[in-house]
Amino acid sequence: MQAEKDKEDDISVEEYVAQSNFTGSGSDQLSFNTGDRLLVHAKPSSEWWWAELRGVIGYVPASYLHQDAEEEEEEEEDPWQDKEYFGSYGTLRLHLEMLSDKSRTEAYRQVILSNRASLRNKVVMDVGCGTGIISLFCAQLAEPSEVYAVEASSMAEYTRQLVKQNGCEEVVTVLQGRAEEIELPEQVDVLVSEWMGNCLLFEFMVESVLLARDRWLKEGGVMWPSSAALSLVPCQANSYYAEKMAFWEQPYGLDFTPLQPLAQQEFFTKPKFSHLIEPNDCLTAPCDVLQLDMYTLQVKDLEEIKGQFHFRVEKSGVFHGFTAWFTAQFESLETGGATVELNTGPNSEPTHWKQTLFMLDRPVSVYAEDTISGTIRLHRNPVWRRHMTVTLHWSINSSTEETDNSQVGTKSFPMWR
Ligand code: GJV
Repeated sequence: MQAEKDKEDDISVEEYVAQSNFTGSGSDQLSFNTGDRLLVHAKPSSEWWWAELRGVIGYVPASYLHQDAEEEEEEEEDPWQDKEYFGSYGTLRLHLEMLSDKSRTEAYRQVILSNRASLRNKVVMDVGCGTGIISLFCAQLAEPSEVYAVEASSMAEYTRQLVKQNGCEEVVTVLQGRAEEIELPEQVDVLVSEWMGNCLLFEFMVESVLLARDRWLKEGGVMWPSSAALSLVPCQANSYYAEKMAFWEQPYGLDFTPLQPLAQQEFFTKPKFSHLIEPNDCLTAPCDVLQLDMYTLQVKDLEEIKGQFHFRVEKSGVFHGFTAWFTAQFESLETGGATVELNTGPNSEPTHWKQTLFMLDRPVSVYAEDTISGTIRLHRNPVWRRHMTVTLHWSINSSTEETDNSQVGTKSFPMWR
């Protein structure tokens, strides 16, 4: 999660070589000749990239460019980036962040506490146990016969110590390895995992959970979480817009607006993680745009997930973008027991996931009773398996103006590749 998040600030520029001449049209396209070396700053679409040549920046057609064969080889990387991914989970920073997140950790604690009777003599698998907190809750609050705590990073060695230190070594077995490859001596009754990433799916740890489910969960076994949903709301983002875009209108009394296209490219091409939206900035009631059933979801379903939305504006305001977050539900094993929900939205306690903001290219004024409807598509990167592109398509129908006044838009946001 954070490991990837840090990439946001990383300006990873790639060098490409022009394969033929190109004459740009308008002021925002670059012209170049065969053999020119361009620095590609961003790939907002598959056709048009944002690149630099001799200090000048503009759009270039991607199909005209090629990466040096040499560099391509050098860059041969693992599509799962496991070294980097598990490397970052081998340090304390992320575990501290997750454990300090009360809403997250307490939700899992509550699930175990409220199911203590049903967990008696059950076999549990904790996928990606980290420091082992969920496994320790199981051992201390309930009486499972066995908990297999699986962790791929080097944190597993410490987790073993923590299990011992807390007197749970009779019940909890720490296994270091990838959940999809590990061998267990038996199948399990309950598979618990905290796999959710930004915008629910980012990192795609869910794939590991599904593979572990298919191998190790008994017929009729339980998944925690049992389901998850992605929520979306059209929103205002006044201060973020002011800070990154309106800023160029009059800094020190000067007109810097020629920098605005660059600002849009630099700040609004990718979603903003770690955004905390005020309930007041939601222009409509939120809506669940995707629902995942953890019992039936298949790995192949993750390649492309589509959802729809239809919002009714509640009060007039400026539509700057969409904010997304997720909820996760944990079904009860007790008869008549209540479902526990972890909600990372603006009306709940903030969590370390915060929310994800998708900025439109330009703000639109909307009025009460207008409708905003459209679709969302999560497209998993075919190469970089932990990444995806979120495409939003919307149309605004004004409630006051004459017909023909609907405004439509589409924007794709890479996260991050
Ligand atoms: N096998 C074992 N451990 C894993 C795996 C895997 N396939 N994937 C992630 N982890 N909610 N997005 C571990 C990872 O090393 C870390 O300790 C924990 O699961 C991540 C949990 C939070 N990430 C998330």
